[in-house]
Amino acid sequence: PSETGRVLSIQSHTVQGYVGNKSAVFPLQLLGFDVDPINSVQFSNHTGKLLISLHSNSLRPETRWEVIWYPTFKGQVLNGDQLWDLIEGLEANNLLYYTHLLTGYIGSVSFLNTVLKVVDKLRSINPGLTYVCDPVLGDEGKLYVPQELVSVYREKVVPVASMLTPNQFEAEQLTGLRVYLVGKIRGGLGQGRDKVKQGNWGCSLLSYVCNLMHNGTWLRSYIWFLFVFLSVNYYLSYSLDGYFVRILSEQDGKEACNILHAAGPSKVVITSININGSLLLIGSHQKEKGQPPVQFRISIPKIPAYFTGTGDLTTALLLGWSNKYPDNLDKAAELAVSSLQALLARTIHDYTRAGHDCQSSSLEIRLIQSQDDIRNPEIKYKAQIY
Ligand code: ATP
Ligand code: PLP
Ligand code: PXL
Repeated sequence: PSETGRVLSIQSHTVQGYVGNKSAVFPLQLLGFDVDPINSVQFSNHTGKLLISLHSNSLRPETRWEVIWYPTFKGQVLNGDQLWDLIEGLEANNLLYYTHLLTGYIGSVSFLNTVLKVVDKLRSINPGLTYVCDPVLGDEGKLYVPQELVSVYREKVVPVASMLTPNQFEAEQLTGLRVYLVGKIRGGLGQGRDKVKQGNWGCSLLSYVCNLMHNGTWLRSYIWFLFVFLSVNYYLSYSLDGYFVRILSEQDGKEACNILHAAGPSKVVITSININGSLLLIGSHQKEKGQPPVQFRISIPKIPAYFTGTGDLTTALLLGWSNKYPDNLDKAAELAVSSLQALLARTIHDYTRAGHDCQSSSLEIRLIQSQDDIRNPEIKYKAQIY
């Protein structure tokens, strides 16, 4: 193995543009890693948002942005068996020694289950393997993966991850106590179950009813409770968006990290929490199982724009820097955020200059142009330890 590490990165490939592996492989190579990409899909382009700036004029001097999408995409999706094929090929040649596994957006349960098999296989060869998982589920209250993936992440993936990098919505999905219309209650993860926010009387009521339903034997009370249960359930799943635990404050963010630690990963970074229109990154490192974690925040001014591929880049940078500073997740996060913000500033600068002229200027993040900021970031964003 090389000095820094050898990363197996299972993510999307886009011919044009920077998401998934296209957004993660180059920066990791710049940081000195050997990176072996497996492309979970190969698409012509990504399916996320693009921004164009509308030329400002003397009447409207401020830059205005329009959000657009590529009109279409074409390409292929790798399935779980095809992923396993590649792993078998590597194994047959004794090429399965990795220090890190990195995964991002995964579109199906069967593929995710195969990724779990890959984790086991890699750990059988290197028990010290670090699995860095970006549990991509969605953003801003919306899932962009099938609902069934959420429980696989909660129950099987989170427990085997070493570092987890959810966004605010994903952290809610992974720690929240949710109620489904079908009438099933799912608790939080592991010990997290009893750490669910207090004051959720709805949760306790439903759990109580649920327990009665399981213990009671009379058909009549069963039907009665079923009726009450379904009505309450119906009401709550609509009025509360289907889940109880929302991350609305820094304190909630830290608690979500605690719940996730209890379920598995020793490093958790909630990459962005939106509080009153500004962004907060919350990091948490539990150096020993059962001990309180070291927690910190980095405050990031929100640029009024959407970017695609930045989540993938963030996770790659966190992997890279936290390998260099294994006991200082706060320092690793400062470096990652500082690189990323320099890249976003460059991206915005170029978009603004390009105006309408999309032919001569790609509407993608300026990854290649920011290589110096990736190799040697100037720390402009400091972590505050709680
Ligand atoms: P994923 O969905 O892949 O888990 P994510 O939703 O957290 O990740 P982003 O929302 O792209 O991914 O955010 C990742 C990082 O990118 C943030 O920590 C922040 O540093 C930066 N970032 C993204 N958008 C902005 C913005 N509008 N202004 C400032 N920083 C941003
Ligand atoms: N749209 C789709 C379909 C996605 O899969 C993703 C991310 O995984 C995004 C948008 C947003 O990407 P990011 O959060 O990395 O900017
Ligand atoms: O950034 C995540 C991502 C991954 N893979 C594909 C995507 C995106 C975001 O748009 O389109 C194919």
